[in-house]
Amino acid sequence: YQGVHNGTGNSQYSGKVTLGTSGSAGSYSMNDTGRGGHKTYNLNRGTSGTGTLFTDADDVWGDGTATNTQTAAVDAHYGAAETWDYYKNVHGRSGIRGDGVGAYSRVHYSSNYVNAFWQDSCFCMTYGDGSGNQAPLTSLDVAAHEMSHGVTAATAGLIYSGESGGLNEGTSDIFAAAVEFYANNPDDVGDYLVGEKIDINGDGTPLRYMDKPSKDGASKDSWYSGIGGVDVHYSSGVANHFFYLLSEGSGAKEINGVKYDSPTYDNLPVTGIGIKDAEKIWFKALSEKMTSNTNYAAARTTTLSAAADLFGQSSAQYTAVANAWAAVNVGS
Ligand code: ASN
Ligand code: ZN
Repeated sequence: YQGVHNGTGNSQYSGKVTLGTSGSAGSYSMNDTGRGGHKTYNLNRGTSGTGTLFTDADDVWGDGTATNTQTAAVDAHYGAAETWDYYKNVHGRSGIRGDGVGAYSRVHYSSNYVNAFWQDSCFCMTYGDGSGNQAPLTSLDVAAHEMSHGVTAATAGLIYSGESGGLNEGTSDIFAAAVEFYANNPDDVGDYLVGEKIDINGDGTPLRYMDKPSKDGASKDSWYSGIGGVDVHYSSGVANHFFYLLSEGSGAKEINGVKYDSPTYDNLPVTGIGIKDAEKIWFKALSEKMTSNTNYAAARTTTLSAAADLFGQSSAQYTAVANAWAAVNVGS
């Protein structure tokens, strides 16, 4: 009998977590049958195939450090579970494709590999162990970012170049933030930063900032003609900035101990509507209205349409969507 068990994980980035596992006393495995059978595999520094499924005798996994081989798997398995629960409980979507089927994760990819990636071809995600194999790219926001690439591919199908590519990347950052707030983990509180736990820059700074994307030195705060020629991880700044403004509004604000200060292109203030309404609007636009070629102008019209469907055209939410797009120089 392969039942659902609640294992205990000692993660590197999210403290002590509960893991969905299978098996029985003496032989448990990282197979989350309660979430579509999502499995987590050990590539053991290989770069192909699935390696070996993580197994454990007592259902207590990892020790919170990268020297323990199970620790990266704990973070990856936990991130997949929170992302599953987020899409199911917030958006009524059962799994990445909406068909109830789990994906799988692979950790310990290659050596000194400082990236993580989603692939539609295997319906799987893969994590490197980071520089010196000490900082695996397995934080909750990275997991949610990567799995959300799968959601985008299964819905709007935003092409990964030009403005649609920026919207594709932005969508992954938006849902990375949304999953973090949803998980409400005291050891990994919600924020509008991306990759703040994995120290990818080596100086403690996050990979991206949604309140003012240009703080990373490369991302764009606002739309301009020619932004379609920018790397999608930087043209995404316009979407990230829009989403921050829509959720939290412009100006200075502190949330869960993190200070933000979000500027506006038009120098007009934006009043936020909260992330719970903002994420509903983005998901409805992504899953029902955007297409593979959607650009920033069309992201504006589709999110306005989603806001009208959800809240009405005379709602505060609809007005905030219009104002937040104007604040990133996407106008009518
Ligand atoms: N980690 C990167 C991302 O998800 C991998 C890539 O460039 N596609 O954006
Ligand atoms: Zn991405």
